[in-house]
Amino acid sequence: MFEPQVESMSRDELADLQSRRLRQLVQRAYEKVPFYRRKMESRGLVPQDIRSIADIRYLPTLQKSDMREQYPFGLFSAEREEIARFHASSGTKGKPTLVGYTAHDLQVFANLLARSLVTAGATPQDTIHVAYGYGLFTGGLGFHAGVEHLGATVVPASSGQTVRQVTLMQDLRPQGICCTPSYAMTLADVMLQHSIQPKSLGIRYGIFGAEPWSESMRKQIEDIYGLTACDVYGLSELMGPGVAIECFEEQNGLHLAEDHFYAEICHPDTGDPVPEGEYGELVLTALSKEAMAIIRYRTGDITRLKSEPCSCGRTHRRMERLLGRRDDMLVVRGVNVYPSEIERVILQCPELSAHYQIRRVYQGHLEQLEVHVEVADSSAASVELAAAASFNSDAFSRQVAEKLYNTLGIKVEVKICPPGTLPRSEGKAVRLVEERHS
Ligand code: DLL
Repeated sequence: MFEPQVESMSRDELADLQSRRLRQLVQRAYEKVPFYRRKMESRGLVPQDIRSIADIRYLPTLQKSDMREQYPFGLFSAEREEIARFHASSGTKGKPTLVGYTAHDLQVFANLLARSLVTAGATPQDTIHVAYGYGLFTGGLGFHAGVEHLGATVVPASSGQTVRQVTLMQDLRPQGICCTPSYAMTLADVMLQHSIQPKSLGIRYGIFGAEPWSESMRKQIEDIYGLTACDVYGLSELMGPGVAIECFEEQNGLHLAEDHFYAEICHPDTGDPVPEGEYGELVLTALSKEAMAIIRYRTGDITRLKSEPCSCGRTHRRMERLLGRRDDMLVVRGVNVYPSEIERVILQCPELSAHYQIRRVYQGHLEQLEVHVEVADSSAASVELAAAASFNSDAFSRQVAEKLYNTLGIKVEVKICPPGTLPRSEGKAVRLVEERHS
């Protein structure tokens, strides 16, 4: 462990630490952020009412729409000259979400990323290839600082220029790689096109996140590269990557950095707490952040928490791999569908690749869900299939559609595409597109 005294502290000690940090946070928010003062006053609350972490439930929640309305500085709790860096999330709907960090926040960020790297199997002797985008996105610079803080060697590859990245990896022989899971597949694709076996690079571990991915995708990436793949979670509003990460020992749920982030799960529609261990929306509080007050933020991410002990010795609770986002969930003819469930089915078919896109097609009043997926390029199965005169793509599409029907409970049109025809991801993959025909 990078910080064993914190990562394996007793639950009581952790609750004390969280309570202390929450009290400071609430005091600062009340004094410096009119938005919180107003919200607390409307509930008849003063900071002294919040004595321990259990009292967090009395505080109001923060919605994505509040963040947009408070853009740019409404939630800032530090003076303008104390802000050392800005980041922003892409903001597909209108204004981006702007986030700030004080110098201390950046130290915490680097420290938590170093902790995350070690949790996933990194050592200070390693070279680590960072292919998350650098810039306003938190992935690149976040991991970069973490690798440096760990004392390892960073390759700041950023995203894109995939052929050059492959050459760099061949020459520099990194032990670890950090990127989105879809970009790991894009990289592997380019390697194979150049007759390079991803396994020959000897990468030992990969730290993948920033987008939903399934257990089957993990297995595929691990098999192609011969590495151990860990899931990393985070969001700009709270910090960036490093809010939670899987340990390489179990790869089964992501340990939340509970000394800095307090997690709750609520019902996505009502906002009420759900019973322990049930699925719902993750609500996070940034306990130590100075630049901004982020209290009970409704992340929109759907998961559940587990408190069982982990064999790695960490005492921080784990969150399950995300099921998806509240707003990702498709309601198709009354049935709830998460794109991650579609991915799981696709990747169970050896004839198919991990390159897929879900299209929601509206034709007048009719709504149709289509899954476009490429046939696997180099898999033995596809070679055999192509060779066999009996291979009939229509029949095969129907087989996949039936598997999807059995899992999702709705009819889906499946289109099998030739290798290399769907768009490739360089960062977060765009899995869902909408088409409207009048
Ligand atoms: O994606 C931060 C990050 C960078 C995380 C690098 C991991 C690695 P945002 O751009 O603000 O920040 O997007 C945050 O991405 O609310 C989730 O919906 C989604 N997300 C992040 N990690 C995962 C993951 C970064 N491991 C939003 N699995 C979050 C599924 C993820 N979705």
